[in-house]
Amino acid sequence: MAGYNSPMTQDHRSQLDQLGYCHLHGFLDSARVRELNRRVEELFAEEGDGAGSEFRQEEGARRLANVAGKGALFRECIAMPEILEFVEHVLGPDCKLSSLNVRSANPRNGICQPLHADVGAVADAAGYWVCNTVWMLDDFTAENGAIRVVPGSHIWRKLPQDVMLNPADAHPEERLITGHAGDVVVMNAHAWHSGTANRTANARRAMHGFYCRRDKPQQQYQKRLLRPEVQQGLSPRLRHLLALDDPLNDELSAAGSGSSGFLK
Ligand SMILES: O=C(O)CCC(=O)C(=O)O
Repeated sequence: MAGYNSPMTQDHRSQLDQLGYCHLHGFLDSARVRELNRRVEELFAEEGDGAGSEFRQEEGARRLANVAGKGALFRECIAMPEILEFVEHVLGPDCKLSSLNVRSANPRNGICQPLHADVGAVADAAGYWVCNTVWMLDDFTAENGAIRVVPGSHIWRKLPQDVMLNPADAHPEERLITGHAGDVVVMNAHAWHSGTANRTANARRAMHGFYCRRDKPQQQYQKRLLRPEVQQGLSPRLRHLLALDDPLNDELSAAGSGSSGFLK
């Protein structure tokens, strides 16, 4: 399904290590992007005002939560070996899906998210424990709410609110990541980042495949969210990635899931 055959290179590794992110251009072909967007819009229409409420709703954006339970085409993305290789570079081999969401920045929303690390995570003694993959479902431009990132901030072991008066302000070192529908940005999610304001007349959609180390709670407890009939049909590989047969995850996520880096 991917129009992407390049393995991870030394350049990719250096970008992830030093900048905290790495941009994979043309990862999905346009047919697959169209298919994902068709299903995404179907879900927004079906879920209406409740869309995203299994996790959090956000002013100025439409969100879908738990999309791992809402279509095989979404699950295929999170289990792609070409993606997992990058994620494992950040987290090591013992990782799992933390959540799979869609975010669509509303036309002319006038809202720049505050800089944040996902789930407010700071690297611990064992190293990095969160990694996000941002799948562009529309082009990301300087006008439509592209993601900004502060390169190298994953290394600082601090959160934006520890040093900035207002994390919604511009940071002197931030960079805007623009790109095309079908690109994927793999991000060490300790790196400070946020969606910016959409100043155009169209929505800007992205899917977020968010992973964490296996000794941490999932952001969304997959075993609780995925319907039994979906769980029953999953391959052993997906069951492992979603931590469906993992007593440690049950212990961690039953009580500890639900964190966001900034959404109340
Ligand atoms: O603009 C995006 O899709 C990324 C937004 C983001 O960082 C978040 O919702 O946590």
